[in-house]
Amino acid sequence: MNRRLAQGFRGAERGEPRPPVRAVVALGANLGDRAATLRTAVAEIARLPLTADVRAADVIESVAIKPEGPDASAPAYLNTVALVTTRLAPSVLLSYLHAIEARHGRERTERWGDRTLDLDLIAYGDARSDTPELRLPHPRAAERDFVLAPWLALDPDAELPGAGRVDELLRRLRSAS
Ligand code: PH2
Ligand code: MG
Ligand code: MG
Repeated sequence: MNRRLAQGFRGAERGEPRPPVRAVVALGANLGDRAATLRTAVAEIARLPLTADVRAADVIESVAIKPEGPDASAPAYLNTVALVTTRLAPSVLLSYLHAIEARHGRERTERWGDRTLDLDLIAYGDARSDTPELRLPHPRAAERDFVLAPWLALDPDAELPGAGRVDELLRRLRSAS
């Protein structure tokens, strides 16, 4: 764990309240009733303890990205992004997100396989983490139009820690494709 994240945990270990932090959660679904699942998942995120001000972008549809590249023969995704303000530690927030995925029947079989619900923690303030359980910011966020576009719609001044402004990242991504 890096120093900043370790500092974040120290207060929590002493039982002190953590300061509120802005976190970014990406949501995706390409199986089942995708829109209903994303709607319910946003509502479940809004009900998490120590979490407030949850705002989700309009849902967009995107071609499934597989390890080999875009796959138009796979079921298409609906994606969105939610901004939250939370006092949960990042590892605790992630555990709650995994529990919501599990409630929606998420199965983990193949890498980037079709799924009823995927919840990814994209950023947690400007925290950096590189453990197998938690990588912050999300290592592929800057390459994902379906993450950057809804995030930018919610926050025109959004920045991906260590990578720069989201509007600029999206512009570069689109001009490269
Ligand atoms: N998530 C993946 C893999 N591929 N493709 C789209 N369009 N949207 C996603 O959310 C997505 C994906 C792994 O989590
Ligand atoms: Mg994902
Ligand atoms: Mg995931």
